[in-house]
Amino acid sequence: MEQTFIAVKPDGVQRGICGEIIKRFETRGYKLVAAKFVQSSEEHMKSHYADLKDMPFYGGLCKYMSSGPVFAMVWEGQSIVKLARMMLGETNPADSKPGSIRGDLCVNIGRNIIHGSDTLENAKREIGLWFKPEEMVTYTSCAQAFLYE
Ligand code: DGT
Ligand code: DGI
Repeated sequence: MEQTFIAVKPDGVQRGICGEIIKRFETRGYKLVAAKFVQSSEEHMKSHYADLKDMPFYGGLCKYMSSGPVFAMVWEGQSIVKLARMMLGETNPADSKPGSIRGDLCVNIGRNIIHGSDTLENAKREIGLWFKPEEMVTYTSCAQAFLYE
C-alpha cells in the first residue's frame, strides 16, 4: 500500500482548517499512520523544498513555512500519492476546481493551505525528512475489508 506525506501549512492551521482536511482523507477511506503538530526550522523547510531552490519565491516560501505551526501527516491507501494530489487541486488555487481542497478553501498561490507529495519517490523522501521510523504506526483498520476487494 502506498504512503504519502501531507502537511497543513501555517495558513491552514491558523485558519482552523486542519479538521476539515483530516475529515476529507478519513472519509475517502485513507488510513492515518503518523501525525504531528510542529513548527519546523527554516533549514528543514529548505531541505523539504530543495527542488525549488532556484525559484524566485524559494526564500520566502521556506521562511513562511517555518513561521508557524504545521500539521504534518502520513496517510496510506491505494494509489494515494496521485489521488491525494487530485484531492488537493492545482498548485494555484485559482486553477483548482471546486470540490478540491484548494478549490474550496483558499484563493492565493502563496497561501494554498496544504502540501502533498507529488511523486512516490518524493513521498518517501519527505516522510523520511519529517518522521522517524518509530513515529509511524502499523495497524489494521477495521474498515480495510470494506474499502478493498
Ligand atoms: P507543495 O505541495 O507546497 O510542494 O506545492 P506544489 O507541489 O503544488 O508546488 P511547488 O512544489 O511547485 O511549490 C512549492 C510551494 O512553493 C508552493 O506550495 C507555493 C510556493 N510557490 C511555488 N511557486 C511559487 C511562486 O511562484 N511564488 C511564490 N511566492 N511561491 C511559490
Ligand atoms: O506541490 P504544490 O504545492 O502543488 O506545488 P509546488 O511544489 O510547485 O509549489 C510548492 C508551493 O509553492 C506551492 O504549494 C505554492 C507555492 N507556489 C508555487 N508556485 C507559486 C507559488 N507561490 C507563489 N507565490 N507563486 C507561484 O507561482
